Amino acid sequence: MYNLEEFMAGLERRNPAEPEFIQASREVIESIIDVVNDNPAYVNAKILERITEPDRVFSFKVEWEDDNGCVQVNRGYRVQFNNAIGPYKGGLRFHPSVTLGSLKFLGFEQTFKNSLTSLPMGGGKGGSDFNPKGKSNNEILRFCRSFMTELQKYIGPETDVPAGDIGVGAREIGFMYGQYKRMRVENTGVLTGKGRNWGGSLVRPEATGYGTMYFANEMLKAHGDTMEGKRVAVSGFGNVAWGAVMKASALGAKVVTISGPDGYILDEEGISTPEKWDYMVQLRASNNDVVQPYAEKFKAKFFAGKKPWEVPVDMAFPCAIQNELSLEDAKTLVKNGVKYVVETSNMGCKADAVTYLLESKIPFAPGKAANAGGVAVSGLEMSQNSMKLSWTAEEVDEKLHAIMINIHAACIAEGAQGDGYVNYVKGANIAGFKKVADAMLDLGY
Ligand code: 2IT
Repeated sequence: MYNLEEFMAGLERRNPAEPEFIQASREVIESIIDVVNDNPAYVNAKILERITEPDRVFSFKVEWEDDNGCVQVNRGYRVQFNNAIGPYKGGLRFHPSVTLGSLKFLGFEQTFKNSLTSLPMGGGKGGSDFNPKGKSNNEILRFCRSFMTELQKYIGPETDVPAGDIGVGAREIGFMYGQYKRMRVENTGVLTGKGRNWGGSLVRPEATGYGTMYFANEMLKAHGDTMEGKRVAVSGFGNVAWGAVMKASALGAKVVTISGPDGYILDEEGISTPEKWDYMVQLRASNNDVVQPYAEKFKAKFFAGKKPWEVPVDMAFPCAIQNELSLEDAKTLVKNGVKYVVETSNMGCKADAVTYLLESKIPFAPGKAANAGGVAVSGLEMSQNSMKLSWTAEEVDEKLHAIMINIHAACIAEGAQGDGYVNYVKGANIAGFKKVADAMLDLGY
């Protein structure tokens, strides 16, 4: 039998100075510990020790030359967390906050998320502390080439299939895929999020944001509610926020905020026109990491150095980065009448914020369920690559929609409480865990 605090103390001892990995692990283990203790096969197989230990971790040096001819050095990583149900699968993040601990948290989360998609994908994550902000196109190219020169040793279409994440979009995937092909002389879909003309899937760029809104729509339906007329706060202004804003508008909601490291935009007219959506893409492509210019262009308000959670809304969607929503933010949202919080970034809410939302009985979706649409369409990209064909946008979108409906149903099945409240955190963690754990038992050790 496992004791939560004893197990967590051991995990912290084995993984010192990795607070995000410990935070993500505690959230999952708290949810599943009763399920594990009720099943002697899990306990006897030491399932908690095994599921919290990555299969392997690669750390490597990335040397590249900047535009001044100076040599720069960054650190690259790939964490192959768990391949019980399929090849390692998960994004690459280029961001100065990247550490081994943050990638372990992301790889751990990815394992359960990928399990929820119902597609055969294991969990992995990688990236670098390289900061793309302010870098020229040629600097990005040289960095990506150098990064892939090392990474290609560890990946393959049947072993480990990386994709994008923060700081890695179609341009970076292109540069890395180009280098992979140069070195390996293969046309395999070893990365997903590829461009349309060279093996990518339609709807992959939009998939994370669309999927989140499909999930949110199911949440609302389950509560006898609809998206129509809902006032929505979104944070971030990257690929995920962009897809979320577009689909929220299509479903009849009004998104009034986006944000960047410089502050947030409040657009009372709604971020609801193709011109505004295209401008988000332009802002991102500028590599300056600021949203302020949106306010000038569309006569919206800009609040420097602040987060959008102070704006009264019906629904909040953190879409930027981990731990972007604090306990204080959660209290402000609840005080201002928020009805639903849908985590769209991975672990976007701090642990005490999640606890507060659950105790306040606010329907709260964790990222590993709500944002699984991105990796789900990556899985569909792998299927299309294997079959050497490509599906229409309608076909992909229909499959994505069905997957998100399924994930929502799994959360209800495992997370519905006696009082009618749905604990989506518990639901997602139990449903994601069972499939991976059962596969691990089937496969032996
Ligand atoms: O966090 C995520 O799910 C991703 N960055 C997408 C991973 C993928 O393999 O598409």
